[in-house]
Amino acid sequence: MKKATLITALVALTLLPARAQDYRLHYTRPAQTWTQALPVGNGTMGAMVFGTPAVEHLQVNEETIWAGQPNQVVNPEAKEYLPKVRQLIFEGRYKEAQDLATEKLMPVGAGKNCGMPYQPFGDVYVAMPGHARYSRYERELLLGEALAVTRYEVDGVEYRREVFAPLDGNKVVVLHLSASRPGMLSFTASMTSPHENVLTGTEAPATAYLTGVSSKHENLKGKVRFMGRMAVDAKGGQVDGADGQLSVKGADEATLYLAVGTNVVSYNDITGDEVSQSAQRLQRAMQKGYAQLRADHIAAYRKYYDRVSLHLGGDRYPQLPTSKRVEQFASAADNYLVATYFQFGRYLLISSSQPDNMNPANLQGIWNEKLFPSWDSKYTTNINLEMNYWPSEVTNLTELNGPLFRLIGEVSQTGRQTARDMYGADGWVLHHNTDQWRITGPVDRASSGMWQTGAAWLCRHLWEHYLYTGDKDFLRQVFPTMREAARFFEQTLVKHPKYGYSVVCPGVSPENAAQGRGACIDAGVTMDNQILFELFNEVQMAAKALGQPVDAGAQPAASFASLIASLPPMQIGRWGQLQEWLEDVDNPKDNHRHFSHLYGLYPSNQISPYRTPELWQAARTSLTARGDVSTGWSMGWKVCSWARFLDGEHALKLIKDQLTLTADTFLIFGTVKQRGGTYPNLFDAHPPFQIDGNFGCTAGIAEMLLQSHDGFVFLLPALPAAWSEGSVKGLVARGGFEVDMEWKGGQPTKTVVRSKLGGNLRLRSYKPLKAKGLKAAKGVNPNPLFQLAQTPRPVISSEAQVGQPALRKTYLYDLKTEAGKTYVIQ
Ligand code: FUC
Repeated sequence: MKKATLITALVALTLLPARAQDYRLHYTRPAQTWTQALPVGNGTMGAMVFGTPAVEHLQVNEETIWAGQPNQVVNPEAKEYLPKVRQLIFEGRYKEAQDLATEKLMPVGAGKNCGMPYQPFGDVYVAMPGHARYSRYERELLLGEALAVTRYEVDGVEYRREVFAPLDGNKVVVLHLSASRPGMLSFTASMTSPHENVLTGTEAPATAYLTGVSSKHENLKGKVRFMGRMAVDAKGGQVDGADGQLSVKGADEATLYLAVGTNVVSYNDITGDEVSQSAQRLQRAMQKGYAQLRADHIAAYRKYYDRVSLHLGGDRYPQLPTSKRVEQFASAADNYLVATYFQFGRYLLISSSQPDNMNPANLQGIWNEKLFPSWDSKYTTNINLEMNYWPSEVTNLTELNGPLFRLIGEVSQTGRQTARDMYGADGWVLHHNTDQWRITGPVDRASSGMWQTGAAWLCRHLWEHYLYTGDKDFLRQVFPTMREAARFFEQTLVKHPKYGYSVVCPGVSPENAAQGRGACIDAGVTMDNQILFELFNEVQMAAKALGQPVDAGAQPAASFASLIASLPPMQIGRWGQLQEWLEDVDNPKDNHRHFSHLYGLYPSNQISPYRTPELWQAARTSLTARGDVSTGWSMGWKVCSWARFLDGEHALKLIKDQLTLTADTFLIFGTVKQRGGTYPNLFDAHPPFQIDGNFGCTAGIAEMLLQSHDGFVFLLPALPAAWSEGSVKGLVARGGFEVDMEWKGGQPTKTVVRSKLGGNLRLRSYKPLKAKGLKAAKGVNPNPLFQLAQTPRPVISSEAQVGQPALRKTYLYDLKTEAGKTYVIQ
């Protein structure tokens, strides 16, 4: 072998991922835009890495920097005007009702408090004189190790940078720089921030700092104080600091540490000390040092990441930059990119939602460069926040629900006041938005904000956690939260004068208007009915699981059951569609991004091909009419939904729509348009960037491979022909079953199930299965973690033609399992 070829081969070898499942994102040019930069994070700190040789740029976030200050806002007139709004709705005067609600039920005042934006900390710049001329450039995000690596050569010297946000409990960002020849590393590092009135400086020993305060927004003064501290540990050479700049001259290698502290202690306490917190965070990380931090980081990361592996075939385009792969995805068979995207979704959740974080992953995870980002980058609870956590259980990341459960606990406190002040009711309520301050009142205009079922939807995450883990202590702890969310509706549901059902009023089917109404506001919309059906049933099932009455006091559980019976059933309308509203007014041409009435299909399990075939067929008719291409999150949800329709081909079609390259700026990509899809760094595009689509699609891919919501564990329920061969390890089914599968020709060849909790494992498959002790299934699944609420029979329009779905033949088995044992199924 010639020397040059040998070097190329060696370089290629070192560039190759270390392990088979080490998927990576990689690029041959530095990032020119934010959505080309690569994200690292540990839920507290987040950074976007640009990898520019001459000036490295890290755009940095800290999870508690939000505009404003602790607050709650409810319009004091709301309670008085509620009956009038209800009356107008029941009289069919929707537009008037909506206008009145916007005026009297929504926030008041000039600034209108509609929630506070999540804000950036600032930017770190590392300038390297002479590095504007470079060759052999590559940057990558190693998904197996959670490292962002940049490599290039200047004058025969190879430079390497590595960025990570340690997952070992150290709340910092680390940038390690090295060169292939000793003494060749020289740079200056500084910090800036887009905030007003920041102060930068330096203190001994060579530590640069930047302090500032979050923004005023909607008349609420910004009171989050923050302080960033940055220091360098260098091997060889000289480190100096002055005037907010750190300089390193002639070092062999160097590690730059950045810590940010704030005064936020919790959603209602900002008495913390950013000065000491930033100092402590910095000191603690530096004491551990780069090598140990890196090793502990990777170990902590792999504890989560390695639980699941996915193979859908070899890499056919190993040299192609990730953005190019996305660009050609629709026309090139690139299953490897699907697996990469799936693992990237898990990477994002690990990096933005650690168990001890204060805040769950927000609309952009933890990554946001703007002072006033779209939708404030806060929490929208009529789909977006929940979608962020769709992959958590099924992709084996259950602990990462931690900050979501914390938020639910906190809004269940702040929401009590809103329930009382606005509705005169007990229990708690959350409308369609919340933020770091855990606001729970309605915000924005009534057309989107007058939606009452945010708390109820969030409660399903608590119940689902129990179904996956069987953790009764957890269930006991969260039961009051679920019970009180239900209590609010027990007291506020109203009897519909025309239909006699108990309905939520006012409500909206998120953010859609029925044909010809000119207004979204309504009563008894399908999504609300489904969410409440679910909540009431879950409260009953939870009480049963805990061996206690629904209420500790005298209230008999029977009244609860009759409340469930008084909710509107689902309805099939005149064109065979699942009705979105009580009235049969769905427009078959409606392609709205929300399709909230399919909540019952996914994430819920009220619509099933086996138990409710007519509703399943009707839901399919509705989603077909809605079309495919839409905003990012809408497409992610559609992947999940088509998986529930057992249609792998259509689900894959949606993955293709979602993995369509979208432009981050009009200047660079002449031919690429801005649309819902995927940015060069694999971030989901609403547009703009919203992380929910990443998580929705990740959950959808899992849902194509394994389902467990319908009383059984379904192996490979929605596999497209293009994925006919593959394997997956470590997906989780309800009941605490961890499942590995290998398949060929679209059929499972070997399945290994680890039963964590024991109990009956009911399996469904398109192919006959064999295993010791496997028997044909009989009766209702006796495993309590697979119990189902019985969906009421739908009301069907006399004009509707509803056929029976054509379902593939399946085989259904029972296998008795013991906790801690592994079962092999051929
Ligand atoms: C909901 C959606 C929008 C957007 C916003 C954050 O209001 O309707 O499309 O995703 O949340």
